[in-house]
Order: sequence, then structure tokens, then C-alpha cells
Amino acid sequence: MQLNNYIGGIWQDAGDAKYVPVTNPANGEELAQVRLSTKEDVNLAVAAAKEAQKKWALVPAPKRADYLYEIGRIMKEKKEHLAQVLTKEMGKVIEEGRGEVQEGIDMAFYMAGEGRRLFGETTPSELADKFAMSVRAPIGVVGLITPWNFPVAIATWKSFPAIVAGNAFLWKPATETPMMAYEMAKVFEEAGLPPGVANIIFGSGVEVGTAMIEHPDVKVISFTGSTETGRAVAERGGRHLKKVSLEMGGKNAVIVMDDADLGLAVEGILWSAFGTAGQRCTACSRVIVHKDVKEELETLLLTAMEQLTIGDGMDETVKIGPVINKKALDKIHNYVQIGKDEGATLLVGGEILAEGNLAKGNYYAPTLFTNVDRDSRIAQEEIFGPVVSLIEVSSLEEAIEVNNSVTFGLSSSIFSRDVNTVFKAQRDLDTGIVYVNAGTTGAEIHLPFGGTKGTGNGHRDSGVAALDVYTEWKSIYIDFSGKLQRAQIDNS
Ligand code: UN1
Repeated sequence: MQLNNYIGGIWQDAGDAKYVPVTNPANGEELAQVRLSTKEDVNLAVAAAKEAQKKWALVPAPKRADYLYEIGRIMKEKKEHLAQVLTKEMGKVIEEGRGEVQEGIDMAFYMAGEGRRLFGETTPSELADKFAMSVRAPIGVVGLITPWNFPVAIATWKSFPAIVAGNAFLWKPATETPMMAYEMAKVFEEAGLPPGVANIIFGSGVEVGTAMIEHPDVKVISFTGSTETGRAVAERGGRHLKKVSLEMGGKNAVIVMDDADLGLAVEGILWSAFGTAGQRCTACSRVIVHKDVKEELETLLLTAMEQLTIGDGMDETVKIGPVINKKALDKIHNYVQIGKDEGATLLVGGEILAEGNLAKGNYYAPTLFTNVDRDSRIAQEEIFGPVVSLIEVSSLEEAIEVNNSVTFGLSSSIFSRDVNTVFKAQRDLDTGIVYVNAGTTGAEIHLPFGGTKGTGNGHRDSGVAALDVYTEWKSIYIDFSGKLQRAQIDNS
């Protein structure tokens, strides 16, 4: 199967395009071949989007929303199929695959609701017989660049608000997970979305991404991915005066206080650290634990980790799937070596798993370090794999300080039964998302998603806040006095 671009409602034929294989991380099987697009493909897509957007912007928002209801309905109908494609190409276990597709379905219905809200504001004018209001206007053509770890959900966080707000988009999915984008193009087609509103361009990040950012008709770039690439997108986008929305890494911590329900904390840590094999930007990769419960927590964690089953995510009994590719496997293993060199104590894991039926996939053993120095590299840098560092502290203040000592600020969590502790922590934890008595993952689509510091640049995906990325505020003054009134000048 060859995956080709979807531009202006037409599946582009192969031409002389080059292709690269898409492989299943669980077993190395080739699933498809994906087109490597060029700047010319981007130009074609922008032209199609620009043309379509002029008409799309004139469709009333509640009618635009009707397409999202239809998209949500089709996704619901195809949920199991979409989840299976997702698990095969990305590797997350099937239960999480279904969960991610559900996140996309929820986003469709939620954003469809915004079609009948899309509120503006009326404001009193400082002059008599003058009416003032501000409305959300569409921006035009927007460019979406999405990662492989949430190939559907993150794309829906970006494309659905873009659609309801009256924009047309070009979407470049990650080269590792193009099949989900292909599936979504089929959903858009089946929903009857006017040709050119949704365009999908496959291909390598550098050539396609650069062409998208530099194209004068692309007004917004919304990016989720690594900090390194995000910085490059921001720099280039800045030069071209683009509105750039960035969602990047995390170094998320679970804080376990001395009065915590330790059983619950262990469950929260396990799910948020090792679910999706640690490949979420919200994944827990640090546990900041009060010294009085450190030993007990370590023992409980080690026992619980023995129950984790690793393998092909299509097997319903498996809890942890593979990581995305060999490069990721090497990066994770390299960090484990760094941790050892830094003097941290490796309690369990720390190895590539390649025995028996794991031989053909990219599997890493869930790994737990303790006695980790808060300033060491494994405690500061994003590893994006199933590796957790335990850091000991003596007080709530110290826990918060350690939590806030990293350059990222996406998600954090605290386990405590004390109401004062909890309220103080939610105020002082410097992250865009804070959980109390739950792990660091599991953000819901109707709340803003994003982080402080190096995690982003102030914009938010999902929630009503996402509309700020895909709309322009337009202020409108209507003077019905019949005479020229001059603001800020004495008219009497
Ligand atoms: C991501 O990790 O890139 O909050 C997105 C969560 C999911 C989304 C994660 N709902 O863990």
C-alpha cells in the first residue's frame, strides 16, 4: 500500500515521488510505504486550501460544525478499525489505541458544540450612538505538524478547532505514523467536508515543514513535537512573522508526600510512567518522594512492576508495548547508561528486551532508578521512554522546588491526603496541568492542554483556548449617530 497526499479532495498519484517504509514497532513488519513530499506538493496544497477557505469562511459556523458531528459519528463507527491501525503503526497497547481514538471522537463533538457558541463580545463604546463588538474571525490557511505518539488525538486537537473556526488546513503527520492521517483523510472525505478544507501532506519534516512555514499564505503553524524541532519552527516562523503555537516536551513529576495513600500513588506512577511505554509528553519520569515513605514506596513499586506484561500491543493482555523505533531504543538505553555513570542506583530494568517473540520489535524494560540527584541529566532531560527517577525530599516546599527545577512545565501531580498540602501544591507547581491524587497523564479534551517554560510558547491545544490559535480577534465599531464622532477628542 502506498500512502499519497490528499490535496483539494484528490488523492495524488505517485508521480516520481520517493517512498519510505512504515513499519510495525512490535515486530518490524512493513505496513505501508509513505510518500516523501516536496516543496511543490506543499505549494499545491496551499493553493487548494486557499481557494477552499474563501468559501468555507462564509459557511455559517453552526453549519461548519455539522461536518464535525458527522466526522465524530464516522470515527465512532470505525473506532475499532482506527484503534487497530493505530496500535499496529505506533505500538501503544490496543486499550490505549481505543482510548486515543475516543479522545478524537470527543474532540469532534466538543468542537462541533463550539459552532453554536464561538462567542464574541459586545462592549460599551465611549461615544453615544455607537455600538462596539469583537468577533472571532477565521485566519485563513493553517499548517499543522503532529507527532507520532498521539497520531490521531493531537491532530484532532488542532484540525477540529481550525475547521469550526472557518480555516482550511494542511496537515503534515509524523513520517512514522502516516496511516492514521490516511485514515482520517478517508473520514473527512466520507463526511463530505468540502475539498481543500483538509489537506494532508506526507513527508520528511525538514523539507515539508520548512516549505509550510515559509509559504506566505500559511498564516499559522501549530506544532507538537520535540523541543529541538519546536525551537527551529519558532525561529523560522518568527522570521516570517507567523503565529506559531508550540507544544513540546515534559519532565513531569509525581510527588508522593508522607501522608499519601501509597497504594494509589503506585498505581498512578505505574500508569503514567509506563503506559504508552513512557512515550507521552505528559509521562511521569520523576517521582519526588518524602524521605519517610521512600523505602516503602520503592518496595511497593518494585512488586507492582513485576506484574507489567510487555509485548505486542495487539495482545489484549499486554500492558506495555514497544517504543517507536530503534533510534528511540538507543536513546533510552543511552540515558540509562548516563544515569549509571551519574551514580544513580538502578533498581530494576535498564535493558533492551529481545528474547523470544520480542526479538523483532523495539522493547525496553520498565526501568526504575533511585537515589537520583535532582540536577543530574536523567532528572532534568526528557527521555521519552519507560524510565523513572526517584528523588528524595524532606518537605513539601522542597518537593515543589525540585518539581519546578526543570526547564519544562507540562504536567505534575501530588499524592497527599492533606487539604492544605494539596491547595498549596496546585498553586505553586509551575506546570500547565496539575493533578491531585492521580498520575501525570490523562488530560481531558475540554480543558486547555499545554505547559509553562520550555514546554510551549503560551498557546494551548484543546479546550476552548484552542480557538485563540485558529481565530483572529476583530473589533467592529458601528456609529449610528449620523455625525462624525471622534474618539479620544472632546466632541461636546
Ligand atoms: C501527549 O503526550 O503528547 O494527557 C498527549 C494525556 C493524553 C494526551 C497526551 N490525553 O496523557
